[in-house]
Amino acid sequence: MAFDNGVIDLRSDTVTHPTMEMRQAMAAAEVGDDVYEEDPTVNRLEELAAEMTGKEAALFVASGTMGNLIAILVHCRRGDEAVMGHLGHTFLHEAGGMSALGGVFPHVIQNQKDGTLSLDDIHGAFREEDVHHPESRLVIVENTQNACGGIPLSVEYMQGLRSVADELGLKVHLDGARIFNAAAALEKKAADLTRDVDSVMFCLSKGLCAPVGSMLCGSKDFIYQARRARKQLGGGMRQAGVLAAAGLISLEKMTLRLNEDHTRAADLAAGLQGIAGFELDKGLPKSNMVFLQLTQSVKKNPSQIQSELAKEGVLIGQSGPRNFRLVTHHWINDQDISKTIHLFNKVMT
Ligand code: TLP
Repeated sequence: MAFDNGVIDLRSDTVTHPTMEMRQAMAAAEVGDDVYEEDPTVNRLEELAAEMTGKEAALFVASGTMGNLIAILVHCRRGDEAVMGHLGHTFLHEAGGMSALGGVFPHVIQNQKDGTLSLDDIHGAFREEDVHHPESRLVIVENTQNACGGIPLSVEYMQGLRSVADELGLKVHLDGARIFNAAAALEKKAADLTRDVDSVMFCLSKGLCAPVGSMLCGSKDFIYQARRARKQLGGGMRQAGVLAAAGLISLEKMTLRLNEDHTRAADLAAGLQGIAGFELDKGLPKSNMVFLQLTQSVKKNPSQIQSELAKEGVLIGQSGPRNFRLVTHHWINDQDISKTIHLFNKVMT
């Protein structure tokens, strides 16, 4: 079930279109002015998001990037330091928003191969009280960890992280853009993975298929301040119920089907692994992402491979000089997986 134009788009799960059911719910959505907190559909979505993450309250925001930024702005003051991974989305792909808009100083430590930040490294990054030091305020982790391979971080890891954060007096923010993928992969509830954090952002507009939007969840006080920060950033939306209606379907229905995407990622990886010239450099997929590296023996360059596949109707992402990322989602079915493997074979021979 590629898109209507026949294209098999594996570049990301951000490319997902809303389903027909979502489009109908959007057209019929009850709306109000959400800046007055009077949009009943947004209010329902925020209540459900809070419930599913086990937090007191939630806020609908325009994007994952905005949700992470707002969390950092609420937790930190100007000049404070936030500890994060060198492969974290907040460090790599959010345009330095925390520094540009919040004056927050990123303290970058290495992500481990399993996507975690080592608890010892977090200890090591913490700055003792001293006028020469920025104040360490926050640690940010990502689940699933995208650039490490779409790896889910375990409940036990999150518990360990909480203990270290408490010992050091740090807040914990979770970039849970794909927290429901992590939950599905680990056979846990999302709330099990968010229990030990002060705030969590997750996206409706990735594997959950909504056209727009992410949720930021935390305590009532945190969300009150987040609402102010969202307004400062110009993110106060009015009749946003038309968007929230799709988000409700994301949470009620789309969260239940993510294992299908994980199975297809495994099938895709198994098929591609058999083709000479590719290595699964991040190992077998742990959720909905397949990472491939071209071996040195391959003469074709990566952009040539990408464009030859594109001509055949398969889009893939480049994630490094000789690396590709392929992401499965609702709009990719078993036939699309077989066709992709077939076309990779064709392009490589
Ligand atoms: N990730 C996108 C790209 O920006 C890389 C993708 O295709 O994977 N946190 C994580 C872990 C993400 O993967 C993303 C998007 C975001 C935050 C930002 O979400 P948006 O795009 O809604 O701002």
